[in-house]
Amino acid sequence: MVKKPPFALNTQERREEAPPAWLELQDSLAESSALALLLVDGYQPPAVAVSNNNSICRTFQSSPEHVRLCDPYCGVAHSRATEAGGTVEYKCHAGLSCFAKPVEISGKRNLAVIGGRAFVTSADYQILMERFRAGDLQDIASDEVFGNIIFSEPQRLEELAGRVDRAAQRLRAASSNGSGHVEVNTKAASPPVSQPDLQDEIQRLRRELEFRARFTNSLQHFLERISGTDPVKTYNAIVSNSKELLQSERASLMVLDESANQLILKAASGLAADPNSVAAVRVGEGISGEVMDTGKPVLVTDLRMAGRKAAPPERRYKTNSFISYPIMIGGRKVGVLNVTDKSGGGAYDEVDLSLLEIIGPQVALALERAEWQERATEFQLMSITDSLTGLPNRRYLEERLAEELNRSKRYDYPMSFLMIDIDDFKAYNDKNGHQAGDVALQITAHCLKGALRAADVASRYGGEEFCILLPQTAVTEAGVIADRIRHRVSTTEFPHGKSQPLGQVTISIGVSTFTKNIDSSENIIAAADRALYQAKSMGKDRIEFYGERES
Ligand code: GH3
Ligand code: MG
Ligand code: MG
Repeated sequence: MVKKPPFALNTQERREEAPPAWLELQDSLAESSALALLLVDGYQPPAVAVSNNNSICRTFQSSPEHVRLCDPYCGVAHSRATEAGGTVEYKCHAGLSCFAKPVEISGKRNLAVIGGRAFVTSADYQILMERFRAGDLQDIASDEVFGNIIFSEPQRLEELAGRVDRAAQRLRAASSNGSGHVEVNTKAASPPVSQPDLQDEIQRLRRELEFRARFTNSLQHFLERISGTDPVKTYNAIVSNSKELLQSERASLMVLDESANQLILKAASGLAADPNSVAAVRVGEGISGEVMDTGKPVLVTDLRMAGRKAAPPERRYKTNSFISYPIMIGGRKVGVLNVTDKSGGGAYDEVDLSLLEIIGPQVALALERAEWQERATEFQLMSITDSLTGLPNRRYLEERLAEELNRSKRYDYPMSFLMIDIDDFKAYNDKNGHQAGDVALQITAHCLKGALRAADVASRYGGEEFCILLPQTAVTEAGVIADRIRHRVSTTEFPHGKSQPLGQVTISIGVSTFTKNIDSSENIIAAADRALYQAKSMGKDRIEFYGERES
């Protein structure tokens, strides 16, 4: 039974205890295979030495609570390998494929290596991302998670296991002949190859290296790069970053509107048509609609061979290759990302598709956030806006009034306030019906909006009463504005205006102004209300002032 050492965040490695010649070997083996490699002498963490660790494993090991999940896997890998006396393979709780094998280095026998820590299927990766998004790993989800995610074909893991054996053997041989120097063969040890094969092999390695470099660069901070401060920025960032990653001249992002079951174009780059004029696509129709429906990507290397109908003019591309990729998260359909016109005119291939597979969950995550941001803005607007007139409501007015009062007090700015009430509105409603009354309220609101300056704040205070806040406005100027509004309403044609006692729809206005004695919201509103009452009692369709000008 291996005893678990007390956990310490800063002692995940004890490199000084490693046989010195091994360290360099381990680093280059890990680097050339693009897999993680660890030397362990018992329970880990801490390992003796860690090379090219997967950022996911780093994230787990930085959390004392979550590293326990790794206990039954990498935690006990050393004891399992040494007990078995040979290689053991396992897939850990995070879906990472690993191997562990005992090694003897510089006469030290109680050692083992853990290698791999790689996803061998995109499904494993997606499952883990879903845990980071909405499952048990939400607490430790951060951009760090994506710093160095390792993907691999299974045979690359096997190759690494073989190379570890041979490296340990060579180290033993070198130390027994006293040279101590080991040539690190970073290429996979395979039977001697003929010249043309070698050329092919070099080409293949070059492509693989290029491919890995693209993977690593693209993953680093991708989520950070595509997460904007508002939904529109997020949509655009997703398009521009995907375009760059896939080396495309054009890209577009469509988001699913679940209630209407259609895809809405949210951002596009390089599209011939104006994105705003592109119609929504029904799920199931067209290529994007089909991709959303089935949840399966479409990779077309040559449109002419695919037997598809010609695209509509706004969708006609320079090249005949494109990818339409479904953005899904935890089985939920979120949208579709399209890329086309590969720079240089080439066709998209499986490599491009796997890149999309990797960024897919991150795009879904960013889109989900954007959706919340969008809803939050909608809710905020709803709760401060009067739905009939579109004017801010009483709640908003009271907040703004308090704010403006503070400013006026601090800087000794003047400030005026208008309380407006429609004259004989009950009669209007009674004669013409409630709906006609609603229309009259909308027309009145329209008159107010049209008569104000940018800084003025008109609001529907309730019923047929409106308020207007006039920042930095002295009483004389407020009187001019009030009269402009009154005049505008009384000269505007309302559908049933003639039925009113005064022969048209009119308003009365009470004006109050910030003074030493009237310096609270309640006082300013009450003062305007008093003046309004005065205007009503003096015959309506008129303006009255509170205070010194009140008569
Ligand atoms: P005054 O000239 O003294 O202001 O008389 P008034 O009839 O306008 O005053 P009163 O406060 O008695 O009546 C206000 C009416 O406004 C009562 C109600 O039917 C109507 N009203 C309030 N809110 C709405 C609304 O949202 N829609 C409609 N259509 N009518 C409303
Ligand atoms: Mg009233
Ligand atoms: Mg009224």
